[in-house]
Order: sequence, then C-alpha cells, then structure tokens
Amino acid sequence: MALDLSLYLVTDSTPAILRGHDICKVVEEALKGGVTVVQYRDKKSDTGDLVKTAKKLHEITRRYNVPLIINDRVDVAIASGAEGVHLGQDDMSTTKPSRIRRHAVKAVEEGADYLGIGTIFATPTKTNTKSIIGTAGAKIILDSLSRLDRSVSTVAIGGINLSNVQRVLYQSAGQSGKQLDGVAVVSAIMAADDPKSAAEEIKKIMAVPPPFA
Ligand code: 3NM
Repeated sequence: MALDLSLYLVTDSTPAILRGHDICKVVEEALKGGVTVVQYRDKKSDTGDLVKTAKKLHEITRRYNVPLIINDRVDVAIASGAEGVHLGQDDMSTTKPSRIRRHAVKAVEEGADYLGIGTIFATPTKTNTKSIIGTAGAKIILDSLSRLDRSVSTVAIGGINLSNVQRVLYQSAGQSGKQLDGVAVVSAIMAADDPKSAAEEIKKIMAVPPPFA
C-alpha cells in the first residue's frame, strides 16, 4: 500500500468532537470524501475497547485501500492488523534546526516513514502542545530536513482547516523547495456536520494555488 499523506485524518473520540456520532460512521464518510490516511487516536479507552474499535475501523479503511495507523500503541496496531503506528517525540519542543535535524535523523534511522510537524496553530483539540511553530516554524523544519541524506515525508498538524490549508501548504514550503506531503486534521473533519464534504472541500482547495502566490 503506497503512503499517500495528502489528507491525513486523525480521529478523536471525545464528546466535544464526536457529538454523539459513531466514530466508524464519521471515518467512513471522511473516506468517501477522500482522506488518504486514518490515524486512530484515543487516549482514554482501555486496551480491549481500543482493539475492538481499531478492528472495526480497519475493516472500513481496507475497503477504501487507505492505511490505518494507530496512535502510540504498537500492541493495538498488531492486534487489529493496522498498517502502522504513530509514535510521539515528546521532547520535540523546539524549532532549532540542529535539534530538529538530530530528531529527524533518529526517527528516520529508527524506521519512521514520515514525520508529523506541529503544532502549526493553537488548537482546542490538543491543548498540551509545547510549541506553536506557525508556518514559519514548519518552513525551518522542512529546510532542515532537506539537508538530510535520506528523504523523509512530512505532514503538518494543528489548527489546520479549510480556510487556512492553502496558506499552510504554500507558506511552509522551504527555500530548498521541500514541501509538505500533506496535512493532518482532527476537528476540521471529525467535528464537521458533513465529514464527507468537509474532506472533499479541503482536498479541492489543496489542489488550487493560493491567490497570493
Ligand atoms: N497533535 P485539530 S496538534 C493530535 O502538534 C494533534 O502534535 C498535534 O487537531 C501536535 O486539527 C493535534 O482539530 C490536534 O486542530 C490537531
């Protein structure tokens, strides 16, 4: 399965986001709208429930030929047959190029297929983020990554939605020409009244060059 990171959906099971909707239904609608990766992120459920939901989600994502990634839990990824696991780098609270390069090299050497770059904008979805780096920070990171021997894919995360996604892609592009491979969103799709059209709209605008380019 090729890794297309362009529209990366991260789930959130909290009531403020799901508002009583079924996570599987929301994810399936988002898949219909064109999301290219699904990450199951659930910090609260116990292992039994995590595996149960992950298996259900995997049945759905497979039908759309989209990889399912499990946040933080290798055991749940294995038990559900998911395609991957997303591991955090907790101490990545910096935009200092030398430290970023060190972290990136380590992650790539340890086998990471992609890196998440964030937090781009402050977001109520995750309030314990250590630094808000903006698109300027993302650009520094991309330039720094471009100097590695190996190429590594990237997605930006944090406060990204329909109204800023074009700007995020455009303003993050480094002087080196290295661009984001995609954007990761939670609320812009998970909390949308119509997750299918939310995903479609985001994809549509991502394909359009920004008017100020
Ligand atoms: N990780 P929304 S920010 C899950 O910075 C997550 O690492 C982040 O939610 C990071 O798209 C975040 O609703 C939440 O802003 C993003």
